[in-house]
Amino acid sequence: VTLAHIGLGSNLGDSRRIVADAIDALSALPHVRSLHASALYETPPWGVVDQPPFVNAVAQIETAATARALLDDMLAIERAAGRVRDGSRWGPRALDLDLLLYGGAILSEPGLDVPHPRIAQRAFVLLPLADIAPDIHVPGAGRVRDLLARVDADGCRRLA
Ligand code: PH2
Ligand code: MG
Ligand code: MG
Repeated sequence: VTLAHIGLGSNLGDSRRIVADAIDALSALPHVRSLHASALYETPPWGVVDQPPFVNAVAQIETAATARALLDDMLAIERAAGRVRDGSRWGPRALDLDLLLYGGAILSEPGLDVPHPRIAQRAFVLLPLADIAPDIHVPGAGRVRDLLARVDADGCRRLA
């Protein structure tokens, strides 16, 4: 069993509902033994700034699946939420699930870069990740709470 962390994001449609439903869908996967979810956050768009704010969260799971099998299930959950892959990087999306961490593994395969290469720059990942795993070590980057202290989390708002 492996402890894995998944980032969730949405800025199209009923984003709070979509993210909450995706957390439920993750917990219902047959290989997922337990799930802890962060709070939901509203966050300013990063990368392409001319788009609506996002709702972001992070789920921590214990899974019996390989990273590749987990990723395939994540892509299926994205599709079920109406995600259309139009090729636009960082543009608006109904649901984005990113495999942030898969145990202490470092993977570099087609479609599967773990740890997620931009964790250390992203308050919208580090803030929810620090809710559930502040002391976890991101291979090659450092401890989550230390990384969070170095990013600008202005404009990120915890949702009730
Ligand atoms: N996802 C992106 C690009 N920019 N900005 C925020 N705030 N939250 C996201 O989830 C996000 C983003 C591409 O996946
Ligand atoms: Mg993403
Ligand atoms: Mg993605």
